[in-house]
Amino acid sequence: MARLKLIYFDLHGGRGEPARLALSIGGIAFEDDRVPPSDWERRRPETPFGTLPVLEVDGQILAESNAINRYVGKLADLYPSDPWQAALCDEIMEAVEDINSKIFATLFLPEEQKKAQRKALVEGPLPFYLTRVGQRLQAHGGQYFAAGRLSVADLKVFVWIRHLRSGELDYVPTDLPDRVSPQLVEHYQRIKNNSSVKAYYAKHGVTG
Ligand SMILES: N[C@@H](CCC(=O)N[C@@H](CS)C(=O)NCC(=O)O)C(=O)O
Repeated sequence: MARLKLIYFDLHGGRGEPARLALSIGGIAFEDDRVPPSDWERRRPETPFGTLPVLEVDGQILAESNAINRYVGKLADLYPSDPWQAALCDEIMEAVEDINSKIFATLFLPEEQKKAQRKALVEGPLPFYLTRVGQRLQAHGGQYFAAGRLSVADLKVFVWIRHLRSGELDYVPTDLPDRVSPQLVEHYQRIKNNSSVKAYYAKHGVTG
């Protein structure tokens, strides 16, 4: 088995979290290299595009979160083998990436700009994506996004909904997903109660 190291920031969320979850669910050993903010500028030049996450596989490097998700999804049997189902899985991961990029772009803004941009997101793009992603879930049976079983798409949506409901995003009401897309919140609860996901967060001392 290849030697894997997932390099990402030291937080229980973000673009690196679905891959951490997938590897853990698949029982695949990996080094969980969590970069503290104070180390980031020193380590940035080691990354292909100046960003994280990065996956090291026997010393070779892979960047881009969704490429990493697909790769670890294949290793962990959490990525569909059927080409159409794989495309459906990709569709959702890219849609979540699109809305997350808008949210992440507000993280380090000055307070007034952050407030204005997040309010604009709450009035438009966030309900839009919550509704449309929820509709895609319904279209595929209401339980999982692809192949009728857990995949990295489910993990990526889980991490997104968890973030929105966490209270970490000022000016984003924590009940927004519950009001706009109850089916996505049900999906979130289902993934949260998956025994491997529960074990992962228990191991990291994360509650809620
Ligand atoms: N398209 C890239 C975006 C990666 C990205 O922007 N990562 C953020 C963290 S989630 C980052 O590295 N930020 C630090 C920085 O840009 O200095 C991906 O999906 O991996």
